Amino acid sequence: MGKEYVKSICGMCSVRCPIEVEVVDGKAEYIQGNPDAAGIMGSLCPRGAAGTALTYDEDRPQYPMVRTGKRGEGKWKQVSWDEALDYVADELTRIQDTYGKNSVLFSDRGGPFRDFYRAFLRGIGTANYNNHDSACARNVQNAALSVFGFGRKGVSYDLKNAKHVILQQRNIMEAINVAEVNNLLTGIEKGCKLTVIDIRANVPATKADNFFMVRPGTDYGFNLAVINVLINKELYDKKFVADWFEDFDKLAEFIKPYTPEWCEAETGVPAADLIAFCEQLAEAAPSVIWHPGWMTARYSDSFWMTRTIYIINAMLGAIGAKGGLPFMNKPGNVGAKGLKSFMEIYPKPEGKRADGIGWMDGRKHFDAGPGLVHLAYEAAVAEDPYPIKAYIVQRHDPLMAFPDKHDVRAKWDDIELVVAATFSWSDTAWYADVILPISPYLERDEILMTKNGPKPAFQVRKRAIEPVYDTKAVWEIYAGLAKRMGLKELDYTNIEDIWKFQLEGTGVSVADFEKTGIVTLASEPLYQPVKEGSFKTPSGKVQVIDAKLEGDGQPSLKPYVSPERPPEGKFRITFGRCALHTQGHTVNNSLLFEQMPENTLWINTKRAAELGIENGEYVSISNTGYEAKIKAFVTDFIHPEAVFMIHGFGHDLPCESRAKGMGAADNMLMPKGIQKWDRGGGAVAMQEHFVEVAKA
Ligand SMILES: Nc1nc2c(c(=O)[nH]1)N[C@H]1C(S)=C(S)[C@@H](COP(=O)(O)OP(=O)(O)OC[C@H]3O[C@@H](n4cnc5c(=O)[nH]c(N)nc54)[C@H](O)[C@@H]3O)O[C@H]1N2
Ligand SMILES: Nc1nc2c(c(=O)[nH]1)N[C@H]1C(S)=C(S)[C@@H](COP(=O)(O)OP(=O)(O)OC[C@H]3O[C@@H](n4cnc5c(=O)[nH]c(N)nc54)[C@H](O)[C@@H]3O)O[C@H]1N2
Ligand code: SF4
Ligand SMILES: [Mo]
Repeated sequence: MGKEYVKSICGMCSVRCPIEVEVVDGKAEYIQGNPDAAGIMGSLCPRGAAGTALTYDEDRPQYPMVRTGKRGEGKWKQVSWDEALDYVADELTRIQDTYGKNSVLFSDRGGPFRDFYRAFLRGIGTANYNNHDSACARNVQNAALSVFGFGRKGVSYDLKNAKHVILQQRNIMEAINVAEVNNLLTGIEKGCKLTVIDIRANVPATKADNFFMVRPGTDYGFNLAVINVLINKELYDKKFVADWFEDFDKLAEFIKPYTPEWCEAETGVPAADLIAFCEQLAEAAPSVIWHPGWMTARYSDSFWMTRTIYIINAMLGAIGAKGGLPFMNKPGNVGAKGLKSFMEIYPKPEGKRADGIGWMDGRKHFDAGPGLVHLAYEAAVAEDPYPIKAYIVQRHDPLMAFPDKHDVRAKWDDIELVVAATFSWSDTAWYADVILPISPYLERDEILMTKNGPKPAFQVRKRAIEPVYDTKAVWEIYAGLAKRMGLKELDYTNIEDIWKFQLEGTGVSVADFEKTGIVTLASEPLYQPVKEGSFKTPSGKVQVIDAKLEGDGQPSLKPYVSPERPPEGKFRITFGRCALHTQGHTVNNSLLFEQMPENTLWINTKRAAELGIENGEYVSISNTGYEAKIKAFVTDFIHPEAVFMIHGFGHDLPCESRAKGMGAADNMLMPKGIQKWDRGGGAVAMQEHFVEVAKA
């Protein structure tokens, strides 16, 4: 067997960095960044390096299982793949025959590997495809559509060439995308300024030129004041605004009350500092990137907050600019042909979406693509517009990703079949009726993906080693179901045939991926200038006023509402990521667990002293029936109104031998939280909750 190096794609988080796996005698020994991938330069984040511990973990589901006890009781029988797939296919058929095609709900984690199973969903005729995004970036997506007419991935971030990068609610050095971190560091070496706007000093704050610690929940107000200064001091790009803005006068009128002095009282940022910051922005323009944020499922005005970010970027002329937010190139933009799609084999399913998007008042303005799955759960309870009786959860753990798992789980009570396709245990898998264990990424091939960007490319995830347990690749699972449900167009038994289908007409062959795992479609990065058709809005311009939004009962320029102060003795719950873990599913990874076995509670020094809490001691955190112990991290560098913790801890499943009982679960501190959501962008507003902290 000997030693070989396999070029593939990391699967420890949703970023999907290109990797190189060292395989010795059939065993994955070591993983590093693919040295041939631009931006990666051989590097990986700690999670990517810990991928081998996922593969060789005995704690993960090792074979298909069907539930025997009550839901969530943890009693399973082992079945063969044939039995598992027969069972699921028969049940799906029965349910669709009884309750209609759309009675099958599906949710996943999004990403570039979806085409094959989305084709399966079209093939069986359900309109209810969803992803996780209403717990993540939906507000950003809908804000980009609202302002520019294209989604958040319609622009990229030219961090290498930027002169000023602003991170607001975006922890770029801990919530990692390796190429982005490398590019930003290159930019900083070349003199790029960094501004961090956060409720605490995260890692980027320690490297920042400006750090603004805002009162939690006031970011929208901060940004309105920035627009106020840019307009009043004429610091914006007048030509860009004249050429490419519609209704700029309405914006100028709207922001009048939001002065720097008003902002100081509201956010805590001194007026003079705000003005100086705006002057720096004008100096660096158009090579400015005010990052629109990523995990923005935080407040009920996060959508409007993100709209202001896009508007500010445009006012500075940064949209389409070098060092700013260049337009994203797809293969077609560089004269290449894109991958052929399996989805296009089948027509778009008919009927209303269960989540109400596209037809229900107040939900007509949302982007339908990945839906708003928390609203589909409400539909399942009400059986309105129709019953939902099957739920396939593909690489998604909604019971941890949405607030209050007991509340969410209860909404699934009338669903007759819950299927979890997963590579690790999760609250959702534990509650499912059938577990279809996915091979972790080192053990599975995947359909080819397109990476859009300055230089678009096709990439391949290749199996580096044979499956360690009785698990299957994602495409094998859906090809197996497709075959059983009569979709012969998807009845594949060989990944090479799938790749060949995708590559038809592109002029690229499977062999072209052999050497580096990547086929780049352009030799030089392409910066497309702003031109007619760049903005996909009805007017072809940057939209201050969004008629679609307003027609659906929501304002474009929403007057600012000051966030509630925490009730006496309480704190606003805030959360985020750390470099060592991905969401909830790596806590049980032996290597990462060793580095960080539990989360801590950031609490402001003065507030801690009032409660008699000392650094490093375990404290109790609670809200409405949930209570957990967590170690206090007492610091001056968090706003006194908030406590902060890393998401994904506080597991209680007996099958997770390491993670069980470690740390606290932020999602459990948000009772009935899926009911609070942003009416503009659709995402859940997870930081609209107050918690109690006490000496344990
Ligand atoms: N309270 C609170 N809630 C949150 C957040 C928060 O910070 N606080 N964060 C939100 C955010 S930003 C997001 S994106 C969602 C995330 O929540 P999810 O979308 O549920 O994401 P993951 O935890 O990544 O779960 C993916 C599941 O798929 C399985 N899996 C199967 N195959 C693969 C694979 O190839 N790769 C990976 N990585 N996993 C696989 C994993 O084992 C895991 O159980 O949660 C959101 N919810
Ligand atoms: N290591 C690692 N990297 C990841 C992930 C992971 O799980 N682990 N997940 C990936 C995913 S799915 C996502 S969505 C991204 C998330 O990427 P980000 O959204 O950048 O990450 P977070 O850490 O959730 O939050 C960013 C910052 O928001 C701050 N914050 C909280 N409340 C407020 C507020 O009211 N105002 C302001 N201004 N700041 C506030 C937090 O303190 C934190 O520093 O990360 C991706 N990368
Ligand atoms: S950021 Fe880290 S975990 Fe995510 S894909 Fe890249 S190396 Fe893997
Ligand atoms: Mo996310």
